[in-house]
Amino acid sequence: MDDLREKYVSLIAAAADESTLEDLRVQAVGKKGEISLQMRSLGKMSAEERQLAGPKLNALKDEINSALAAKKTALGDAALDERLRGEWLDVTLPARQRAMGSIHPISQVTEEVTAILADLGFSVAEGPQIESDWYNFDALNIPGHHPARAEMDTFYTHRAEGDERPPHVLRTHTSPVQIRHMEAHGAPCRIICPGRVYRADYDQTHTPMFNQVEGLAIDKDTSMANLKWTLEEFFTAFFGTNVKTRFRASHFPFTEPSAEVDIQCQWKDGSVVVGEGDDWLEVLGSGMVHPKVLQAGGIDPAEWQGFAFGMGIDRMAMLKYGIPDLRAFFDSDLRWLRHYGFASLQQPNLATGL
Ligand code: 2NL
Repeated sequence: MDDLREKYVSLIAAAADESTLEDLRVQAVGKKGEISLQMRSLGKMSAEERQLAGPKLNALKDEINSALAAKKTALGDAALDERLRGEWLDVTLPARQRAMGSIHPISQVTEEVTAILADLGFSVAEGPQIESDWYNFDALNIPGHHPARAEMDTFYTHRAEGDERPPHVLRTHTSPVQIRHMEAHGAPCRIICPGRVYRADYDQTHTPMFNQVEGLAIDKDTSMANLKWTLEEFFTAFFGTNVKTRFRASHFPFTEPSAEVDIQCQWKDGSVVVGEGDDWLEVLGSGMVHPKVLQAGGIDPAEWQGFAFGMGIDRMAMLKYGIPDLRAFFDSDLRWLRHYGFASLQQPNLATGL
């Protein structure tokens, strides 16, 4: 019996895995195991022999069982330690950079412009980007021979072969939205029309698609003085500083009289600063709505009058944020725009994580 104990105690101690351990259990204390067989043989013994051997065998069986259980626990613990060593994770590592989107500077400036003019009582009107030539040109008193209508300057759509109707155009300004608004709602009115416009032009200061905001205010006695006050309020709010303006006589087919508006500025180290100095920078066109344009919008020019203005959003964004090249807006390298101080871009880039 001592031999059996020694044999199994050392085999159990040496077992390398759970299946070896299970084999040993079957071999020792299983139904046909060595110890079980010896227990069965107790029946053939004399009473004295049995009294001696019985408790010893029971004790041996208990000892083997607890050795098996202890070894099983030890093997399990060792396996867990091994796994924990292998699956070690450094939770102090910095997090992976997450891709983040941000608002485009043109959208940001459109919202800034819209918010300021909304405070001055203007509401936003929108309309189609593909227009009939009537809404884009005729209604605005732009005659058929005007250079703006030449194919050199305007994108025209194609008509089917044999279709003699005039082709549609990509709107060259947001004025057609204002004509549509006059037709639909009449006077009085006070609206702005922000949106994309298209001209066949591409160089350092022109892109074929750009963004514009036009404004229109019509009432019984709306005047050039109201225009001047409105624009001065606007510039001061937009640039966050008092901005002097200069109105120069000009000509547009859709306004009479017409004025180009300059704002006070100063050149500093090759870039322009608005609201100081004694240089002037042209930023928008404006005037009193031409009677023919009111008429085209279904409004009686004998009863109503008003002002209109138009400005390029891209240009306003460049001036406010000191961006020298219009093409920055179409460049996917956000580092470049961030350099010019767009707060909404002070975040990691989507694609590059920079
Ligand atoms: C410019 C010139 C301007 C307008 C736009 C306008 C619209 C209607 C009637 C009359 Cl419906 N005028 N818009 C007026 C004057 C100038 O834009 O150089 N913009 C960048």
